[in-house]
Amino acid sequence: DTKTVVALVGNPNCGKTTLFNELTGSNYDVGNRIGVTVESKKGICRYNKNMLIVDLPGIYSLSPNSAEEIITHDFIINEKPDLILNIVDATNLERNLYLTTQLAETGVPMVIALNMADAVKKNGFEINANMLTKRLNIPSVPISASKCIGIEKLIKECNLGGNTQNQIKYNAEIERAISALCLKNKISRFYAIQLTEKNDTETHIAQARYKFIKSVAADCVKIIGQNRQFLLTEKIDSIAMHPLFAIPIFILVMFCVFQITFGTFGS
Ligand code: GDP
Ligand code: MG
Ligand code: K
Repeated sequence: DTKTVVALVGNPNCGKTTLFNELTGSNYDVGNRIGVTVESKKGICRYNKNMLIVDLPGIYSLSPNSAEEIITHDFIINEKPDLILNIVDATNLERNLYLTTQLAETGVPMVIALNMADAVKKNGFEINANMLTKRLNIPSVPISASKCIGIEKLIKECNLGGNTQNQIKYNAEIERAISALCLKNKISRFYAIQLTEKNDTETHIAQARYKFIKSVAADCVKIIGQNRQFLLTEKIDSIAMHPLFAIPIFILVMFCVFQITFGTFGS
């Protein structure tokens, strides 16, 4: 078969199944948090019949530890899809980009679907997808899988084949360890990083990833309104501090103190 295999990869609840249904015209249950999806679903893309879409179990990390991680990791590494369509919950950008940095190191071409674009605006944020594309060197398309927004542009980017590059330059010590492992064991940079992640420098690698992600997010995320949560706490604060609210409370408290002290009330 000469079909282009596109693997849907992302965190749990980022909208993989919703997008899979939209792309393939299927009708699988979405938002099912109970029980784990450890099987992968396959379907022909209705926008490009030459494209086979594979919905893989949701994962936070590519290290093969849990059942979901093993299935998704093995599919990417052993079956080598033609493209990883990395679905990112844009309302939770930083957490989702952790997996993105790991996926980018596999060497498989990638396209990012910045999903939940509709919810991002409601939360008072804006994400500059062009800047994200530039910073990661991976085409990023804002979409809403549930509202069918941005799907055409996403397919267009997938048809172009995606792009990938090792994104993170680790510190000199880690880079030396990675290079040494590559040479000694004749393995790829991806495997060398995985081996390095397994031993005591794991936290250094995780830290480097988070540092990189923070700088990317700082460049791409803009607050347009006020975050709803922020707005709520601010409202509570302003009500409590408002003179129209504070003055009657003050008078009431003083009245009670007066009554307790002199006990004139009712006598
Ligand atoms: P999966 O775990 O990655 O397969 O995620 P699902 O497809 O099951 O979706 C998780 C939840 O997110 C469901 O309640 C979906 O309806 C919702 N969802 C998916 N895509 C979008 C979107 O673009 N916008 C919004 N607001 N919700 C979405
Ligand atoms: Mg799912
Ligand atoms: K789900």
